[in-house]
Amino acid sequence: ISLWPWQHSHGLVYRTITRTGCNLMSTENNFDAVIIGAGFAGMYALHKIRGLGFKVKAYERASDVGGTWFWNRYPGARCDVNSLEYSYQFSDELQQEWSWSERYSSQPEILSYAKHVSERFDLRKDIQFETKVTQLEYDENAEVWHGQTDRGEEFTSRIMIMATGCLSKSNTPQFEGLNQFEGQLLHTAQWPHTEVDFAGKDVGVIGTGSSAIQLIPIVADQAKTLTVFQRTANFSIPAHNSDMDKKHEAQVKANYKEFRAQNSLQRSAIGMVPNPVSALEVSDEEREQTYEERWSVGGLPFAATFNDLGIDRRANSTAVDFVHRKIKDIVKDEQTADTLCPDTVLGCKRLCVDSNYYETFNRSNVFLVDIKQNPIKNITHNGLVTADKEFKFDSLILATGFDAMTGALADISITGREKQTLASHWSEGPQNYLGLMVSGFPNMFTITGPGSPSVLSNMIVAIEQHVNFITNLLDFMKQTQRKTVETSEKAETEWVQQVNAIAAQTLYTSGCNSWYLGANIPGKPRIFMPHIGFPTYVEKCNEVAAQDYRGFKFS
Ligand code: FAD
Ligand code: N01
Repeated sequence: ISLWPWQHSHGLVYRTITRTGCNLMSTENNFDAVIIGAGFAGMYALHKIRGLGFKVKAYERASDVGGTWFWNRYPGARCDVNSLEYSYQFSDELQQEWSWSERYSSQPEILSYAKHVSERFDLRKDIQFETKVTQLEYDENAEVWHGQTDRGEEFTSRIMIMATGCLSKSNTPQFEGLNQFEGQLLHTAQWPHTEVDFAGKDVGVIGTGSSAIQLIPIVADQAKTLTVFQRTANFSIPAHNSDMDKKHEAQVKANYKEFRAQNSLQRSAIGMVPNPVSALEVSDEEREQTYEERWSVGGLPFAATFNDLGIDRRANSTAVDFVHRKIKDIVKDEQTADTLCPDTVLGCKRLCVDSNYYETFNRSNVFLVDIKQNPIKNITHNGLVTADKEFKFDSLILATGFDAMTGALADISITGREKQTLASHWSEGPQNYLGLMVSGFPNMFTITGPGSPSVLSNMIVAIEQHVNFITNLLDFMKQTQRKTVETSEKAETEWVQQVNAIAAQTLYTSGCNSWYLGANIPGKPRIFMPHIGFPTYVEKCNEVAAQDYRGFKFS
């Protein structure tokens, strides 16, 4: 028996009786660390944890790596963070050798990058694909987690790393009659791996979030007709996507470290230049010109045109007016343009970034239906019925988003200390410390969990920061011979209060119903989930680590 509980006596075969008492399990399925998910979070966690000399394995329900980019294969799927930023920075060789072909990379290119990373760092040999982890239970005596998969396998692990993704549990609304639809039913987040041919077809799309906004112009180009069912109009800024500027790429690559460091100092860890000026302190002409400049650059930096758009309704309404005018300039039919103009605060839902979204509504084969006015009553065998009309479709696309941030975790039956389930602990919303640990669930870490900057930042940057924090903490435990780590209810309560107090100062909580608040899922507790501000969050994590991991308890 080794003193250090995570050291394996290699060559010594011992067998343990599992929790159920009936299956004998060889050491093969006993791990120091198990990772759930093989998206960018799970892949990097696997690479780093291996580096600690741990016996580690990842389980992934998909048949390959990539996570988001494995599942979301709908036409037009691409990132809205510049490609040179939406990539790993942990290996300089990797970031130097990889070249992106466009300013905003497409899903196939991001997926090939993920595959390249898995090959370069030989990750696949420790990933079991097509396996969903269904259950986790903490054994307080043995201080290990017992896991079960949908293949009937069992495993134990001291450490659990939940790399299950913030946007990985798709949302299929319970429309009456949905299972009676006899045409082609598609969900953007579960898109087929073979090409979908819309030529000559009547197609319906439900939803007008980021996924729909990327997909609509492309499907409109192929289909006979496309009918878009919009519940809430969204703000979308043109991407102005282009081929990669090779000169710019070379400049960035020559100073990649500084470039990354500079971007990490921005609120969203994205290299957008904030304008330190209030929208209300400039003349009408200057304001208009500044918005025009940002619109012509395109993308997410539009949200940072002035420094008070996220906190002051009056300032925000100047941006709303500007975008409304743009929509009305672009869309020729007055009523369609009006319906496309959002009546919410700009930026309280994630800003969409598009290529020809509004322009698409000028096509004669594209129709917009306002389902706030005329809600969908039910789906039929060949279409759907709204309050005032019946529609017939060959294909129906659900672009209805995700049970975000908590959905994938809630999908696993997780039981911690004293038989407490994660579902009951989170019945009023996710409670945790730093978005990393939940009290009563020892040695279980969430990567980009609720309460961390996650979806309000460049997520690959947020993922690397979390994985680095967790692996440093595990190394600290190894060096100091600690067996378990967990957080306290006090630390957790204080953290959630702090996250909410920051959000309450912004328009995120009062400006609209967003998935950040859980408002898109009926019955989900309404609480603002992400932490606003990447640099302040990192500062807090560094401070906690420097104080021997304040807020964490070790045994
Ligand atoms: P994921 O990529 O979601 O991976 C989680 C993995 O866990 C999945 O493969 C899933 O199958 C697996 N899993 C979950 N539960 C289980 C289980 N019980 N058992 C086994 N496996 C399980 N972010 C940005 O910063 N910039 C962008 O431009 C951007 N664009 C996006 C575009 C789209 C269409 C979407 C949907 C999201 C986008 N995001 C973007 C967010 C994106 O999710 C993150 O950037 C990042 O890819 C998340 O990586 P991850 O590994 O944390 O999670
Ligand atoms: O999902 P969404 P998404 N009846 O939740 C509608 C990232 N992402 O997949 O707004 C009728 O935004 C819903 O209506 P409403 C990004 O973080 C990034 O598009 O709830 N309609 C909404 O219109 C993004 O924010 C990119 O009223 C229903 C739509 O479906 C996140 O993923 C691309 C409904 C869902 O929009 C999610 O985006 C794609 C119902 N019952 C995704 N239920 C990039 O560009 C839902 N809707 C980088």
